[in-house]
Amino acid sequence: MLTNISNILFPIILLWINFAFSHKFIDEQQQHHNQLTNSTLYTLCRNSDLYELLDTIVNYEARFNHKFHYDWVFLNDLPFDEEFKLLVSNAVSGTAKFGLISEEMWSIPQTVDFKLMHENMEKALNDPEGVYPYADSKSYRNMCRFESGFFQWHEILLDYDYFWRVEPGVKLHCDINYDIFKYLIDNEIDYGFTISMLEYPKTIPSLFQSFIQSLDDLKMSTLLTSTENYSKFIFNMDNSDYNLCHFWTNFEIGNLNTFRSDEYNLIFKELDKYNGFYYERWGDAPIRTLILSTILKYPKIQRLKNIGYEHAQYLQCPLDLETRVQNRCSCDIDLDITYEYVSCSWFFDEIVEELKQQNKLSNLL
Ligand SMILES: Nc1nc2c(ncn2[C@@H]2O[C@H](COP(=O)(O)OP(=O)(O)O)[C@@H](O)[C@H]2O)c(=O)[nH]1
Ligand SMILES: [Mg+2]
Repeated sequence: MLTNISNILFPIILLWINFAFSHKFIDEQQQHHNQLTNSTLYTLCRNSDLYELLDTIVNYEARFNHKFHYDWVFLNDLPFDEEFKLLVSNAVSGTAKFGLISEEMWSIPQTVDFKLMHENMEKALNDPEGVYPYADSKSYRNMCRFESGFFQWHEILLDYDYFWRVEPGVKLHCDINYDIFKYLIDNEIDYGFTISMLEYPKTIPSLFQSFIQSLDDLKMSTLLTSTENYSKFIFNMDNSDYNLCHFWTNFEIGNLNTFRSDEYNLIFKELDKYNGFYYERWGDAPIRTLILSTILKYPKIQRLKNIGYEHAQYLQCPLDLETRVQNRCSCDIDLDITYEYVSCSWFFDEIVEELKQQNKLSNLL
């Protein structure tokens, strides 16, 4: 009799265990999925960047994404080839998406005077004081303009709220054990960077005047002297000029809706009318820095000090030993750029400290 009952009960118990665990598994998967923010890693690149890119993907997956499986969007001005897509999709633990950039977003505007552009390129190439990088590259200029004002409108990126820009060849030197996108959202941060430095002045001789004029034309000039935003990070009040500080945009993580905001786009479009991307060689880094530092209020921009990050020739390495131990950092603090001459990171920290004190004071009043 007992054996009969156990013969009946045993399969039922097995079935129940199976059912309970499969539900638990589905629940966990569901939970994991629900907890993911609406974010993606994002890389602009060419087919020829494949092998540097694969190294970077393997590194970002090992240091961060293998825990979260975020999507990764790849954009190109030419179609990606099949081998590129196969190798890259296989290396990404989330979904890899490949997009083509339209000619409208990646071409020299018709308002550009080609003769003047070429003359200026010639001058830059023959500068006795030295040639700046990409002095005569049209594709680099298209790239800078695209990253300054168009990437956020690409149809694939329109589906996301947050992005993390990654370039082929860059490297994370420490584990990121937490969901960095969630960190941004929980702390209401709209823009995070690691390295900040001085721009080559010869690439942007008229940028700041154009920026001031654009703000003026848009009736937004008060932003430049506001004490609530990060304008002190870029604006040298002593000589009313740009101090050349910019966030190095090969690492940036942020809120796409900030880049899609009216304020951002009004200023970008106004600046774009000067065609300085082509007559000079305005980089996307100073453009983004000028706009974000004036439209974002403290504490919406953050320097991510605990991230070990390298893009040739510069490195940010967390100075704090405990952080390096906890996150298995592989970088040498002697090579850290924070307090080097070309760096603006220390200056950003100073401005943030001022803003913090000011905020405390105004909260007391
Ligand atoms: N699709 C495409 N991507 C480009 C082109 N030029 C640069 N990029 C990408 O734009 C980013 C910046 O270019 P990079 O050469 O690294 O510039 P640098 O870091 O300023 O020296 C990288 O992600 C490149 O892969 C181009 O002509 N086409
Ligand atoms: Mg680069």
